[in-house]
Amino acid sequence: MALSAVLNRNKANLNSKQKRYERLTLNSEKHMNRKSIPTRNGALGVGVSEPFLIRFVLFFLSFGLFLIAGGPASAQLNFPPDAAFREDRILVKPIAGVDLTPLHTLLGMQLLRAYPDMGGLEVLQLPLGATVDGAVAVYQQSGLVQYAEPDFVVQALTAPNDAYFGDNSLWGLNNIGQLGGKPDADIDAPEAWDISHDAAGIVVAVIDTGVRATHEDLAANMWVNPAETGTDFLGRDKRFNGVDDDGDGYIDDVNGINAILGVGWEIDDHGHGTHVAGTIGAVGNNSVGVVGVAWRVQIMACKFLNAVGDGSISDAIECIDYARNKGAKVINASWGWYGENSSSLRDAIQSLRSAGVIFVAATGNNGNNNDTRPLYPASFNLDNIVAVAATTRFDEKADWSNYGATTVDLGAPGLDILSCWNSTDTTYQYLSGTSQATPHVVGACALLRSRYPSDTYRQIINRLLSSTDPLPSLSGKCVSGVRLNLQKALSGPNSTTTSSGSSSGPLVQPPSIGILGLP
Ligand SMILES: [Ca+2]
Ligand SMILES: [Ca+2]
Ligand SMILES: [Ca+2]
Ligand SMILES: [Ca+2]
Repeated sequence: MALSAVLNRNKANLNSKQKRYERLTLNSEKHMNRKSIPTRNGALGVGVSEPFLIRFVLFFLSFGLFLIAGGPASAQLNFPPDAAFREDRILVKPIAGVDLTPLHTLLGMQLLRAYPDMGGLEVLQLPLGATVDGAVAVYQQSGLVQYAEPDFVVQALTAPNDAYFGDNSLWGLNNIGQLGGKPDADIDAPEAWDISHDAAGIVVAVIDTGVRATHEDLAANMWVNPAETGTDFLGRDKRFNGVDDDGDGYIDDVNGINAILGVGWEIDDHGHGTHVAGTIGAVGNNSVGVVGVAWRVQIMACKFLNAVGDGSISDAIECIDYARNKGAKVINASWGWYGENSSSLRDAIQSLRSAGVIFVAATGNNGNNNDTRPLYPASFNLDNIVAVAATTRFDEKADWSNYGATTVDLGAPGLDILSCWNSTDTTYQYLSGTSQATPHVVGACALLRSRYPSDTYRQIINRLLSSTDPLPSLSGKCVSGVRLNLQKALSGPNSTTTSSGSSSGPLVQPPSIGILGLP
C-alpha cells in the first residue's frame, strides 16, 4: 500500500503530535520486516542490512511527518524565497547502478520519465498529500540518490514590450541610423550574407512557448520529422494518422512536441517562441515579412512554456532530450529564473556536450549582475553554454539587460526587435529583451555550423566570441566585452581540426579574453 494511503487512513484517528509520532512509528515498523521491502535484482543497491533499515525507518518517518503536517517543519531544505516550483513533481538522480523502483513503490511515487543519457535522471510524480519538501528530504536522506530537488518554474525573458507596427527596420541586422540610431550599431548581416546566408542542413531547437509553424515567414523553415511524414502501410499520411510512427512516444510529432501535454503537436499560445524563431530563421528573400539571421534553417519547436510564459524544469529537460535525440545542433533558451541552481537542468545541458550541441541562453532583463545573482540556465558554468546580453541601436548595453564580467559571454541586439508573431500567419511584432538578443546568436551559430561542419562546438563558440565588435558599453560587463558581428564570425579560416564536429571539448571555464584573442 502506498505510504500516503497508510498515513491518510491513520490521520483521522490521531489527535496529538505525540500520538502521531507513536502511531507513525508503529506503522513504519510494520513495514520494516524484510518481507515487506520490495526488491528487484538486488534493488536498492545496498541490500537490506541493519544500518540500512535504521536509515530507512528514519526517512520513512520523516516522509510521514511531512505528509501529516503538510509542511517543512523539520526540513533541512532551504529554498530561496523567490524560487517557485511545481507541487506535483520532483527530480532525482540515483547513484550509479541503483534502482530506485522499490523506494518509489513504497512511497507511492510514480516514475514519469527517465533519461539514461543524463545519468539516469528521473522525473517523479508525488502521491496525493505529499509535499515537495518532504519528498525531496526523503530521497536525499535515503542515501540512494546523488541529488533530489524540486521542479523549479522558469519564465520567458521578454521585457515589457510596446507592441506596434509600421517600422520595418531590422536595425540589429543593418543599422543605417534609422530612428536616430548609431550607424553600424548592428551585426553586419548584409555583409555576412555575401559570405553565407543558408544553414539548411542545421536543426535548431526553439525550446520555448511553441512556434506558429504555419506563419508565412516560418513555414518553409520548420524542421520536419522525417519519420512522421510520407505514407504508412495503410496509405495514410503519417503526419495525421494518429500513430507514433517512429516510436518516440509522441504521436504525429511533425514539427516538434508539446512537453506540457505530452503530445506531438504544438501551437504557440503566447507568441514568444514564434518571435524567437523569426529572428533565428524567418525565410529570407521571399518578398514577405522579415528575414532571419539565417535565411534557410530547420526550426524545431519544443513547447514547455505555457500561455503566460511559465514552464517547469522537468518539461524543459524533456525538450532538451527530444532535441538532442532528433539531431538539433543549437538550442535557443530565452528563459530562466533566479534562485536555486537546478542540478538536473545542469546535467541535462551538460549531456548535450557529447552530442556537440550548443546551448544559447538569455541572461535576464532586470539590470542585474549575474556574477553576484545568478540566473539559470545562463549562469551554469558549462562550456557549451553561450550567455547573451542585449544591446541597443546605439550600441549601448540595454539598461535592463543583465550583465556579468565572468558569467555573460557577449551582447547582441535586443531592443525593439521586429519578428514574426503568433496571432496570424501574417502578423509581425516588436519585442525587447535578452530573449530577443539570444536568437541573433543562435542564428549565427546555425550559419557557423553550416559553414564549418568539421568544427567542434567549442570551435564554433570560439569563432563566435573571437571575431566581434568590442563595445565600450560592454567592457567589464561580460567576458568578451563585445557584440556579435556575423560578418567577422563567418570570415574565419576553415577549421584545421580533423574531428567529426560532434566531439566534445574538455569541461572548462567560460572563455576568457586571453584565450579568445580579441581582434
Ligand atoms: Ca553594419
Ligand atoms: Ca512520433
Ligand atoms: Ca504519425
Ligand atoms: Ca521573409
